[in-house]
Amino acid sequence: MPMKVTLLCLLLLIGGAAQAAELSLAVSNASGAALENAVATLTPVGRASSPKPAKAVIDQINKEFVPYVSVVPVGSAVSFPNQDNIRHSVYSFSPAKKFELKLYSGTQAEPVVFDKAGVVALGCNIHDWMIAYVYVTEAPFYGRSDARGNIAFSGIEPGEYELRVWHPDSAAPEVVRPLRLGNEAQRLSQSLPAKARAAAGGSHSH
Ligand SMILES: [Cu+2]
Repeated sequence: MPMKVTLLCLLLLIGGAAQAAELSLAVSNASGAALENAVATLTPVGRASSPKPAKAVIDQINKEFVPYVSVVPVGSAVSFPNQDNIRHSVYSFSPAKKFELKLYSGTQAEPVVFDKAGVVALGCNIHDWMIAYVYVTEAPFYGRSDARGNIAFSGIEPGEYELRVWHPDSAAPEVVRPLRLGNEAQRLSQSLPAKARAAAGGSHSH
């Protein structure tokens, strides 16, 4: 390959990579333990953004909701399949979405559309311990932390953003902070006053 073409290809590669920002966010609690199931969203400041509604599934398995935390854009449809051989009755009293579904084993109710931003707490009328959360957002970029507390964002246009970080078991409301994303990959950590779930951590290993 002639030198000129090689150089051009290299410049194109660099140019392509320079248009997208990357952010890796580590969420922990005050004592430094990783927080699983934290939600983070990124909203561009001063630029129009509209997230596309998505589809999500929250199962009922062994008398638990799976997953415990979901994050969806406004207008998303969430279905609630009952995988158990018993009856569940899924409800929410949250202002962002009030509903009730009586679900027998094998029944597939119509998906519930979450049309307002906010946190929706789910419960089951039959099994008090069944709890789950749906975080409904107007932000175009969003994610949920894994067992190590990490959330990765990629392919984002560099610029000014508002970062929001929330956790269902946090004593404080969500953290809101301004963030400038450049062309390079950025690492950020955020702590929230919340208890880490014993099952998620590795502190009980032998
Ligand atoms: Cu139930």
